[in-house]
Amino acid sequence: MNDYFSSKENFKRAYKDEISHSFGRNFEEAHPEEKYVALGKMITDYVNENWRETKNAVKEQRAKQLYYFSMEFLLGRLMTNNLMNLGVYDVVRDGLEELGINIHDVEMMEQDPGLGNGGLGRLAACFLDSLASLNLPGNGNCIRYHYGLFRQEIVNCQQVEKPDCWLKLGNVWEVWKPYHAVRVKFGGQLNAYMDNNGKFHSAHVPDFAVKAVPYDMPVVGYHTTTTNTLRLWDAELDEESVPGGQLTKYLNDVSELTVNVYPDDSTNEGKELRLRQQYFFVCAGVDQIIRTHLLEYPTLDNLGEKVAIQLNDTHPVLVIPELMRVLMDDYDYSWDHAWAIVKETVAYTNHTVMAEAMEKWDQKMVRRLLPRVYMIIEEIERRFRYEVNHAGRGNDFYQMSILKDNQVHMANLAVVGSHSVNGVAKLHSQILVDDVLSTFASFYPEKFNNKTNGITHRRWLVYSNPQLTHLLEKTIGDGFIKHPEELSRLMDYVDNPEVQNEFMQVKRERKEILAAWVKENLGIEVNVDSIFDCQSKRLHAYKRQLLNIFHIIYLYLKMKQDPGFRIYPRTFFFSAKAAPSYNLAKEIIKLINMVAEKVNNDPEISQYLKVVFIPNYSVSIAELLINAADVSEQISTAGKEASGTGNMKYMMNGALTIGTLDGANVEIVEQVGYENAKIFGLRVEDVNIMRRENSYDVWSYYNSDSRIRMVVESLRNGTFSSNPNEFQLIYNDLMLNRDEFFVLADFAAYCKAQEDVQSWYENRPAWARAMLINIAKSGYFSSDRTIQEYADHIWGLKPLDFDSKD
Ligand code: DL6
Repeated sequence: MNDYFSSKENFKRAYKDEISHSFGRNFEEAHPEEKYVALGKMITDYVNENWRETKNAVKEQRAKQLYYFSMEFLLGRLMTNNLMNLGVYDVVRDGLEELGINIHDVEMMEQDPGLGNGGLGRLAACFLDSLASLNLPGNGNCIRYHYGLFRQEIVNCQQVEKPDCWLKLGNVWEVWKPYHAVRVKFGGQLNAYMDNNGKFHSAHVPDFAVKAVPYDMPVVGYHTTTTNTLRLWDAELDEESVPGGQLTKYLNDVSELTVNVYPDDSTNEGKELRLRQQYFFVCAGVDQIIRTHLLEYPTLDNLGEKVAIQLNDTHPVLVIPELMRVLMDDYDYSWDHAWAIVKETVAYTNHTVMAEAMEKWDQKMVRRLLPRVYMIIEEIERRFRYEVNHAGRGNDFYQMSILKDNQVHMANLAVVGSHSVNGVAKLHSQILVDDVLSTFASFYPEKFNNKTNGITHRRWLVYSNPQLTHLLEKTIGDGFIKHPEELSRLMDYVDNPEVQNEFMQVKRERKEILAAWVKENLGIEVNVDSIFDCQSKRLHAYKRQLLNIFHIIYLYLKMKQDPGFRIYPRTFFFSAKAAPSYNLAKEIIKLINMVAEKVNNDPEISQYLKVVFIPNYSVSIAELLINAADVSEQISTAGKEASGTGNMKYMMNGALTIGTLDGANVEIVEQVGYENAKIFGLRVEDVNIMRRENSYDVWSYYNSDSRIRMVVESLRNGTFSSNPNEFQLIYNDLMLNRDEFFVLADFAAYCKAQEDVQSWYENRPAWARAMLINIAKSGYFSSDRTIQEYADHIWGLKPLDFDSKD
């Protein structure tokens, strides 16, 4: 390993050399961007040796490897993470300081990689960190999107989508591998024929083909040799496939494949582009797996023994027919043999119960775009029908079928073609079994299991909250960094007034850091002695940011009406992006911002109540916000949030959860006890009964609760906008479309829970104790635990052995 980071002096010398070699400048003349890039290059050089060693170890130990196929990897900035995981952060920080550079300024140069959207992508990133940190050989497979989802600005209280040019300084961590390119074919003709031995052959003559070119990023484990690979596929033109006279169209078609994640799918063109993207990274990823495998083994018979493929939701489900295609068409496997290999290799994770997110593709579109893959899906369906009929379950076939209503049902294909189907929290997995996939669960009970999500405690505690980490190290030692379950040692100190005080001091420091950022970036003054109450996640009706803002409106109006009613000062933080075509969600963002404007500028009220909407929610914003929170809002309609992972990040930093019994909240309460969280509202059973019996009547809530009336009417009576139609979508959604997510039904219980939270907060020792208990019990939610469960129960993955070096 080179000695760049072996001492401060070596680092300074090597750093100056790097700048001079890379940019032909003296250190003193280099631009800040060049200083950032030079440091990134040094780190990648440094990890190269471990990267090589990992690849060798996989070969020599004939180790099984995981390939995690995901449309998203929401990595967050990597500079700090990599330096800390490598254990060289202090040397670099001190060396830079002597060169007159604040490491923080260099860290801030990095753009968050625009490779995702929300929880599903962040989970994938946490998994990569844990895999490498547990010495498990696991690779990510995704697309190299040129732009992120979008950069959110708030203009006139509304979300405005601006381009997220995350690659503007390039990506220092990636290595371009043009010689590993794969040709991906779309559309055209399938010329099928039987040979003299009755064997079926097909030749696909596409009408569009591109080169998928990999860019590899190293994934550095925490103090381990293991350095895994995140492979991002970019699209490049395939010279041989450019149709005569259509160069411009061809180039457009190539570049739109990687333009950004989740292109708008409100049009047929948008839908088709999503499908193209999915096949693009699936086809390239499968090709790589096969080629890599055949370099080490003479056969694909043992693919399932040496490779595990995890499908992160339905986006990569085409892996199933694609792997069948390759095994049969390129390597002469029979159907039955290929099918056995595919099922042994592939496993599927479901991340949602929302019907609209369970992907379905128009059959004609799939047939036209992927003729051979479609043919294989038809055959999977035909054989599956036979299997179901043969088992005497013919009446259940329709429910489970893959091809129906002129659509290809990707979740059904995923279940049929894999050996494991898991949900992401106990409750969610149960709902899959009892409801969403119940017919499948009774047909294939052995496939269904739960893997409760987790988060990497390194990024979400150790690196983003050094103040708390320091206190923990001082109190319980630093063993929890390697073994997060050791956080439970803090239980011995939860009643210790000194530790309680020190913790509250840490919390205050984090609140000051957030407050300073808010002042500098948003111009809003917040009171660090107020309760910091935070809800940060994608904006979706089921997550019920609306319930939160309704409660705020109620507090505001009540304080205006009644000078005797004053609350303990509270600052409500929101951060959330709405999908660009999701109008209701965008209107909720507008409401939050209009309420914020009104409340924050009301001199009578703003000393008690502030509302802050932090634009452009991202990993970096989350790192600033979450550790400053006192209260964590996890208030989705019961049964709708598959797991949530923000709830775990908040808990790990001490925030107390106010939440419904939904997703992983249920397991948080199991860990900390009902007395250390604030649970309220309808349960899944209640919601199910109300739905089944059609007994929910919003108007009865409206008529019987004057608080609800007052809040709902404020949407139309000029309180927040002179335009009475400003919040028409929200009003209609609740009052005319019957409030699908039970906002009004849970309102009273939520207000009561919030009152309880306030009284609790006012009892500082009790509050501090509960916060410490939350931290102590959060070790269970480390993604190290989750990954170990996947490795043991689904993948059969063993750690690499580096001669006890790690
Ligand atoms: O499993 C990760 C994450 C869960 O924590 C969230 O509860 C869930 O909403 C999210 N699911 C998705 C799926 N969306 N689609 N498609 O993002 O997964």
